[in-house]
Amino acid sequence: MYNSKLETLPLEELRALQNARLSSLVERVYRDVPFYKKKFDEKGILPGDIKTVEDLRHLPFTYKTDLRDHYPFGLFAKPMDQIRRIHASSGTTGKPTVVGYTENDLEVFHEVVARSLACAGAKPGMIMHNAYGYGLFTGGLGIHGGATKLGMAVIPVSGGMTERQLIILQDFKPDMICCTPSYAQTLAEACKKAGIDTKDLNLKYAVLGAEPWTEAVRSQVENGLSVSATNIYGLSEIIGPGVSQEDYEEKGTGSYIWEDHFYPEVVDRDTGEPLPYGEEGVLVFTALTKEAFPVLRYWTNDICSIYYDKSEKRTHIKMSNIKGRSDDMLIIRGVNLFHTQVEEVINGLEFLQPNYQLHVKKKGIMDAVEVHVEVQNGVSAEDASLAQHFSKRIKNSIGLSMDVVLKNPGDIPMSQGGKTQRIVDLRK
Ligand code: DLL
Repeated sequence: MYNSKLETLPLEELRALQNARLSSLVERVYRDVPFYKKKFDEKGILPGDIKTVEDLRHLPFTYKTDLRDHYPFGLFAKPMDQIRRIHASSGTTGKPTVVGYTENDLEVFHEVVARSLACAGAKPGMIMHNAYGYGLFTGGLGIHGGATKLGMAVIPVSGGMTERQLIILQDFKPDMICCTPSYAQTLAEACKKAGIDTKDLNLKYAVLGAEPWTEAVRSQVENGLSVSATNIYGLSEIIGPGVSQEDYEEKGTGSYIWEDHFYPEVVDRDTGEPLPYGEEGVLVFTALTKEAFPVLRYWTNDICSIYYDKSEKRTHIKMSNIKGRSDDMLIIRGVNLFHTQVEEVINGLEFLQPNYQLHVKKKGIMDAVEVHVEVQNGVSAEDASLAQHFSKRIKNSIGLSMDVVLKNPGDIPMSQGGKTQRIVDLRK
């Protein structure tokens, strides 16, 4: 079983634990990772100068480019004979970013995922349908290890082969499903098409993450699969899934960050200065306990806020849903635009469904966005008045004019278990 006591540590004890773990971390990276030694030396900082998490602000950030520059294993702090697993995330350009785990890192990974699944409603003895991809992606094996640690029976389905997934859902009767929100939508749609009444399945919970999603997607998945759906967040560079998790009894209030392992800061995207709780900026993590691949102040590029709320269930800090990634942020005619803003508008219109892509093009010398979105079943994609109505709504709520292309249901590629590509950049 995993240790749930750490989730309710009084704040003072939590800080003391974080500070002790941070001191050990800075000693280790200074000694074992030349990249960090050089960064400390350049700033004239010694490990002993960093005594508490408040001192973190004096340290430089670590960026994804630093990982690429040290591809594949240059930032590892342990020799290969102590590494037990390697994962990599593909990214959209260039070489993948590679991360490693010692035996102890895998223990921590399983522990935080077990915590997350319990927070999402799972109990020992339940059956887990794991439709995250197995392989270099951290989703499949990460969820698998945590579910096993919690005492669940795992069905390692992985992504894709939707028809087979439906058979398993009906015959193996899992209690919980883990997958991307877009694949949960695909499965809900497939159940509807196949005439499966999802109330007859045994599914109770869905744990969705790896890409941003909205409340409208939550209600679509909850109704479509007859489940209670919560958000799981994480990234390979910090550990994988299980960095934070939404509680199934506190839906809509943000996700608990397991801050005894992952210390969060939110910083101004332009100045890098830490922002007060509640303000939106770039999420930065320090992985306090990682051995093989320790990272200090990792710049996630994810935009959100962090805050303590009044919940009595746990003492850990919460984060809001990710609004988007700052590197995904489009700047169109001077206006900052995240695809989730367009999704909000789509969700407010009954004739559309949230299967969409933003095509970014050059119109003369200016950048322009064309929204491709599917209409609901029974609605005509040829109806120009609907396109006009949608376009007007976008202009009113986002302040930008966008061309709109309505598509028939099924015309935009559906998720097969991976992350959906929302932005298609046609500028080059
Ligand atoms: O996506 C790990 C993961 C697997 C998380 C399964 C949840 C479930 P990467 O492939 O390294 O790792 O991608 C990390 O995905 O920086 C976010 O931009 C995005 N992301 C992950 N979870 C969420 C979420 C995994 N719940 C990147 N909401 C992160 C929004 C998410 N974005």
